[in-house]
This record gives sequence, C-alpha cells and structure tokens, in this order.
Amino acid sequence: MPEPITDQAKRIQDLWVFTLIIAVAVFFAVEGALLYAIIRYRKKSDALPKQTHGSTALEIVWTTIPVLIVITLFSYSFIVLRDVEKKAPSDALSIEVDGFQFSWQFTYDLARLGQGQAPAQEGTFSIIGTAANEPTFVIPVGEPVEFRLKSNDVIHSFYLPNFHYKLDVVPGRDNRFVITANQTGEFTGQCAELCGINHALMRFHVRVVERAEFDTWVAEQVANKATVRQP
Ligand SMILES: [Cu+2]
Repeated sequence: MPEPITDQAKRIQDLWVFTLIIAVAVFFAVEGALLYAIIRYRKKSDALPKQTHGSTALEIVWTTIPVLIVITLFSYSFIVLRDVEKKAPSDALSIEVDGFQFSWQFTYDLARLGQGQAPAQEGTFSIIGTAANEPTFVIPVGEPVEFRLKSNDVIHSFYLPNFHYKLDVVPGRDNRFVITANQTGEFTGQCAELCGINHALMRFHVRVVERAEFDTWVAEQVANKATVRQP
C-alpha cells in the first residue's frame, strides 16, 4: 500500500481499512458457520433428521445485519467521497495539468499561487516533460492544491499512488480535484490510462516542500522560464 501523503489520501485509506475489517469479519463468520454446519451436522446414519421449515428469527437476523452493513458502508463512503471531492477554496494554489502523447505539462498561474506572497510579475510558467526528461513539479506542504486536468489528444489518467486518488484526463472535460499534502518528500506518478505506444514513458514526479522553499522555486522558475509572459 503506498504511503498516503495527503489529508484526502488518509481519509481514503481509513475507509479502505474499515471496509476491509468488515469484509474479513463477514468472511470468517460465513466460513466459520459453514465449517461448523459441515462438521456438526454431517451425515451419521441413514435415519431422516428432524425436518424444519423456515425460521422467522433467522430470516430477520440475516436480513438485518447485511442491511446495517450496507447502510454503514454507504454512509461512510458518501461522507468520504463528499469531502475528498470538495471544490478548491478560492485562495488555493491551482495547477493546470496537461496530459499529452507522451508526457505532462504543469502550468502555474502567477495569480493563483496559493497562500504565499504572489510575485510582482503576472503570467504563467510551465514545467514541460519529455520522454527522455520526466517532469517534476513542486507543491507546498499543508496547503490546498487544485489540479485542473486537460488533454488535447486522447484520454490519459493522472495517477499518483501516494494520493490514493486517480482522475481521468479527458479531452473537452473540466476534471479537477484538490489535495492537501501533509508531508514533504518526492513522489512519483504515472499515466494510468493506456494512451498509445509510449504510454509507459508518462511518468512524473512531485516534490512536496515547505512554503518558503516553494516560493524560492517559483522565483527561480519565473527567472528562468521563457514561458513567463504578461497576461
Ligand atoms: Cu497517457
């Protein structure tokens, strides 16, 4: 299991573990009852055993318990899904992610750099990957970051295992999601939708850093990138 590095990933992992616990409990309850019945009531003689037709108590129990489990799982899943797919706050750092055959481009809008101080300049800069040079983009820790997913060719899928979350990049669709990273480090993602001959080369990396380091990195990008322009 990849380590969850965002608040959202933690919620998703908790839901997964909760579901697993219930599934394991149901497995052992059902298999246990089965084994008990096989051993305890196996045929011992040719005498016809006592014949029973139906049991209202049993019917109520084996209807009520599954219904309660389904209601619990549905409610918990619904709450997690609602929280994980919340819209970004208006002051969130917003990154446009363009999937293309066969790499990624990450575009930062200098007007939407999140909660830090915005640089004096306006415009955008992009991190553009190539097959030979996998792109690395940078985000600050502890702040909401929105990804806006775009494609101009085919369907890709933006997947970073440590996010415990994956979203398709579909031409003509405005897919977006928000994460709040809760630890620093470098992590690797990969296109998760077979999108052509070099699909396997669509790896990318994210570096999660403290806000001060992020601001320094942005300043470097602004100084170095030809893509910065006045709007
Ligand atoms: Cu792809």
